Amino acid sequence: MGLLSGAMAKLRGGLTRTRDVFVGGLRTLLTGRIVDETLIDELEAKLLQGDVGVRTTARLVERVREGYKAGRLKRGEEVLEALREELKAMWPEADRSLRMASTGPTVILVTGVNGAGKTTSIAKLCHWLHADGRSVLVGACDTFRAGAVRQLEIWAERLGVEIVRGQEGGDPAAVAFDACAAAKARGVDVLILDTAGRLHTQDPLMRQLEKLHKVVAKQIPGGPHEVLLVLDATAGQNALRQAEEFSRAAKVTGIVLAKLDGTARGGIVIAIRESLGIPVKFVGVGERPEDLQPFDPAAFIDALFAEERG
Ligand SMILES: Nc1nc2c(ncn2[C@@H]2O[C@H](COP(=O)(O)OP(=O)(O)O)[C@@H](O)[C@H]2O)c(=O)[nH]1
Ligand SMILES: [Mg+2]
Repeated sequence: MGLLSGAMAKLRGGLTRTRDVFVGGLRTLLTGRIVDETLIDELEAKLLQGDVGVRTTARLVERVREGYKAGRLKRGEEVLEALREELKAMWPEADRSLRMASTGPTVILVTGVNGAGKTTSIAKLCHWLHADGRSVLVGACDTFRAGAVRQLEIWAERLGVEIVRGQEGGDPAAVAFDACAAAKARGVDVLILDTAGRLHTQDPLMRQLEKLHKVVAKQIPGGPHEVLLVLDATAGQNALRQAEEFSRAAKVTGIVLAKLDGTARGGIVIAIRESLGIPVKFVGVGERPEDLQPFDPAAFIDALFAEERG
């Protein structure tokens, strides 16, 4: 692994596809070229293909054009470096850590469409919180799908985490209620609630979320402390639309971007920054419990622009 830390190597590995397609495409376009208006137009087209979003593309192109006119950017390689710095500057210093309760259990409500990666991300969060010395309880509020409760149960067993579950097909709010009571009684540090993710266009799901929110707030003051929306990075622009829908119904406080390893659409992180006021708090780069990382924008951009293969 050389000089790279394990986390950085894993991030680079996870971003291989995005790096090859997105930054690889930019590098191929820019390397060895002298900057002129034609090249800037070609750059614009490439950026638009890369999922970074229309506004970010416009801004990046504007900056490059300014640099070109001022005589600062002459070679394609200089443009690539300028893009990297410009992208890094999109994220101001910010606290992206999980908001924890000052006393009593911290409650994290996890939401997102079916298949986004909620349950797997919860397993990863359990692992991450354990490593941080915190005790965790999970509540299986995804009672609608056959097997969903069982899936969480299997993870809980593997990770040595306690679980509160209800009947399959039962009322998710009742499970949330029981889980909050258990979290308080057992004095756990963090309670994570898994929820159902039927299509976001279905109104009842959004009402269900509001209900869960209310039950938690009543049981545990200040809760839920985080409402994490899990998005599937492979869904590209669809993931953005889901985020808009969910944030309208629930007070989403952070995003977990899952499956960054399975996609060439990592540019979506930039589009999320551009179009939503919601911070990405974690990224998922694989299916194992240890494949979750706190999102670090500078490291993310560096991993994207890294020249060696991950
Ligand atoms: N490669 C990869 N697969 C993931 C990741 N997160 C979840 N998955 C897979 O995506 C599928 C759906 O995940 P699941 O947690 O069941 O989604 P849920 O329906 O939202 O709870 C499963 O096969 C997971 O193993 C990730 O970060 N990387
Ligand atoms: Mg699930």
